[in-house]
Amino acid sequence: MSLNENAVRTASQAHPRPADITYTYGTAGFRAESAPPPLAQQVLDSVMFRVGLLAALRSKKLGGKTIGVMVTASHNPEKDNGVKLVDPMGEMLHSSWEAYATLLANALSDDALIARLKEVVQTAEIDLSKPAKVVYGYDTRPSCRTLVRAVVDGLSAFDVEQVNAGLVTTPQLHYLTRCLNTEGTPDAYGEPTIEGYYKKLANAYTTLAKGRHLLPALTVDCANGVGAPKLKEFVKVIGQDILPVIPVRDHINLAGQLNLNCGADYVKTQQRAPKNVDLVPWQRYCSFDGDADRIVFYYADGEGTFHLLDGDKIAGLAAGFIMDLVKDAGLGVKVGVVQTAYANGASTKYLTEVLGVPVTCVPTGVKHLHHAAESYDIGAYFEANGHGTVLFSPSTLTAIRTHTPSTPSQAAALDNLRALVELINQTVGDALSDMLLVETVLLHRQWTPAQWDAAYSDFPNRLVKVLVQDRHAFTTTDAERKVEKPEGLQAKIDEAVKDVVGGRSFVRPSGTEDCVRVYAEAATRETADELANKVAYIVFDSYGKGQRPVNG
Ligand code: G16
Repeated sequence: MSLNENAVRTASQAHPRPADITYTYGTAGFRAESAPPPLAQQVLDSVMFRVGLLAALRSKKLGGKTIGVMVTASHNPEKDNGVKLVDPMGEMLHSSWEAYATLLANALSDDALIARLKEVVQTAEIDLSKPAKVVYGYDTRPSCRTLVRAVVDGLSAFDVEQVNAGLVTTPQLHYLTRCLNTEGTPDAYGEPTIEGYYKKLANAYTTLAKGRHLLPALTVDCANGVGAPKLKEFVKVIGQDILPVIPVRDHINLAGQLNLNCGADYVKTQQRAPKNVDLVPWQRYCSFDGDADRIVFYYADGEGTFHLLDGDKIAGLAAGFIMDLVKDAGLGVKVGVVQTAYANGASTKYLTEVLGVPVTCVPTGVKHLHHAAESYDIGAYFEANGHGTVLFSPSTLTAIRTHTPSTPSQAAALDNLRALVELINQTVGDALSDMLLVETVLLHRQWTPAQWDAAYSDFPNRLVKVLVQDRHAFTTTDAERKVEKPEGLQAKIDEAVKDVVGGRSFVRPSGTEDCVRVYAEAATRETADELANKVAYIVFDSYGKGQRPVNG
């Protein structure tokens, strides 16, 4: 069967590609650079259409397995948007196909698009006679409606069976993709509906919470995004008596509010509470990001000082709890943790020296972390920004399922472990599921956020964005801890770091925003800030664009 050129060409004419943009499939798919809403749509319209085409091809390549498409720009400002593809088990698109995505997105004319489609079909050895199925969803961004139509046009050009998941969180879309592909098999992941997702999580959490003293209500900053309605739907299913939460920043219909002065990215990078959320000392707070795939927790102490419990802290909490459960259940499986260069040095020290777990460091991006976590019996991966989950290997799952406990306490631990497997969204980081994971541990330990925080103290750190002329001119090595290009830059960073006590700094290009990120940590707040600013100026003065920032 050959390509239906007419169908593709006709559909493509409705989604012309702007001539002056080069697209790259980055950390989390395609994301539009900041632009006002109509422009953001024009920038992404052709990309969306072509992602629809590629999703069809990916599904055909995999013999008709369901592929996921999520329209979101997650933590980015509301005026941005983006799209990413999800592979059948709910994991990110296989990296070997990212080049095809970029190839199609950058075809300048309809003729070039046809030629590149043929090239992909040939190179990837795709049998076009195979069926194709795609599930797609989107977040609350105003530009989604139009952009989703472009995706659908791409799918329709290939006669794909389409499942419209509607307004969903990113992790819900990942969940649905896996469920659709495993339904009716021994690996069935769950009911392929959002109600099925809620029921799965609610049943697991109810089991884990049974007999435990309720903690005070948790305040949840929903980043004015899709997490707001989804959290409320979930609470209706599980019941406020089991999960007492107070949603705030839940205005999805107020223009311009998404991720604005709130949400996980704001809280993590600013190291402060969402604007106008007054922290009651010692109470628990958490923030989702715009598509609810990240979460960070925080609290204020008696003096009103803000304390962040980020992805590193969640990794330590989860790993410690799971290790205890595994031991109590009498299972001989090993836990490992995966981090990125952003992980606070104190967290790595805690994990390796106090918990005694092996730690792997990989480049930023879920695909790298997820892959590395798969090599452990139980692999917890968390980016410091709050994106992460826990993976259980197939043999570990079998052991958990079939192990016969020899004492009542082993049986209790095993029941909890089985519920935990159901609670954790193993397809991708999931703010709702991770929130329940943290709440479970705190319930079981009967810990306040301060007791959780007491495990270790973060080294003071600072993250700075630098606008540069061309972020693609920056390449890194050693899991992004060293800059390779531009040449000579690393030597300057080394020079800046060398006399700073406990100093560490690195520079890497963002894969989701048009900037370079600078991270620095040091023994004191002052020296960490100074180091971050110094390195930011080193980058800006040679490669920056626009006005020189006042403080880095
Ligand atoms: C995405 C990725 C994360 C990554 C973040 C920032 O998050 O899923 O793995 O840490 O972007 O990436 P970068 O520093 O390359 O811009 P999200 O929540 O925006 O999807």
